[in-house]
Amino acid sequence: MNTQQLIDTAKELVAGDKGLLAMDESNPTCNKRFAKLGIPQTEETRRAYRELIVTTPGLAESISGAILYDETIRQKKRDGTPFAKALIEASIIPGIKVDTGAKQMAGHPGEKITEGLDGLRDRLKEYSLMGARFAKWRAVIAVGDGLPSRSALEANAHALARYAALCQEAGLVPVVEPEVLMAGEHSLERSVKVTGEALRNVFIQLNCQRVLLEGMILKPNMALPGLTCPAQETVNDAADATVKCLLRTVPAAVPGVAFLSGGQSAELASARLNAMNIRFKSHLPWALAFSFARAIQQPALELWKGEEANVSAAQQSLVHRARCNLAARRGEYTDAMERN
Ligand code: 5MM
Repeated sequence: MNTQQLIDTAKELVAGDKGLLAMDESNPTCNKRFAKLGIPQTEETRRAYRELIVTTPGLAESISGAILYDETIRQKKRDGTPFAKALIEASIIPGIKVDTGAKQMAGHPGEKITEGLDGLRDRLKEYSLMGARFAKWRAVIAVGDGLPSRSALEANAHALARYAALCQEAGLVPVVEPEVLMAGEHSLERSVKVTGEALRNVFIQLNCQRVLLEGMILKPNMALPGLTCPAQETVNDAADATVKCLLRTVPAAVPGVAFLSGGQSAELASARLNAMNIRFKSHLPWALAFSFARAIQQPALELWKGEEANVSAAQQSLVHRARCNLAARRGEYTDAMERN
């Protein structure tokens, strides 16, 4: 393991107030998003959409790394340039989603365990040769009556740590994503509790598997009330709760926390990240960054609608969202940015 290389890459991913663009939707997820907008769900439309993203002018001013999916890392621009190479040429670090999906956990109704460890060592070698310098694995934690179970928290944390250790062995920085879902009526307080439990389990397992904390990125959810909870706290309250939870659970050796957006609107995700950075940035040991998929891509996808004529408008929207999130990292995001 080249420790210094891992540390350098992890730092680079959160340097310059930039963040990550998650464009690693699996085919079923990508197809679902296309279907909602009437976009044909074919390999070619997925390729064309990803070409739109990787060729967006100016994206690298706010985006440090982009997470690809297995199909996407094997695809090329129309001119034959592989997407990973196109990203490198644009000064964006290519990353790769390496889990094979969250599956129903045996004996645990309503809970999932993420799969993908079998053969991972060989897949990581291949992705590294294709240009990937970091990887991502997502565990999902549902909140509900009696959920999450201790066993689901432990099993998912264990898998995340096994994945992270294999990544570091292969020279790839692991992005460790334990996502406490927003689906449900749970309160902000409960979200803080479950997020804290999930993170505590994750760091116990990461230490157990000898993962170098300086050479990883944590990709957690923000602590937020469930989507159908009647009480929706203010942006500042959610920011305070999230940072308090992270301070209690995330070791200072971790260089960066890059939030997922989890189904929040693009504007709220930026506003909440902004509030955290305004209120706490100068006292925190780690960078508070972003690794959004929907909160960067969704407005662009809605503009594109699968039409060549809409590519430029969609690209402008992507750059806009990326810039809003760069500003949020600086605590400089304002409503006015959404009106320009
Ligand atoms: C892009 O979505 C990723 C999950 O894809 P699959 O469910 O198809 O495997 C997901 O891991 C994503 O990277 C993160 O959840 C962040 O996305 P959001 O939309 O929550 O910012």
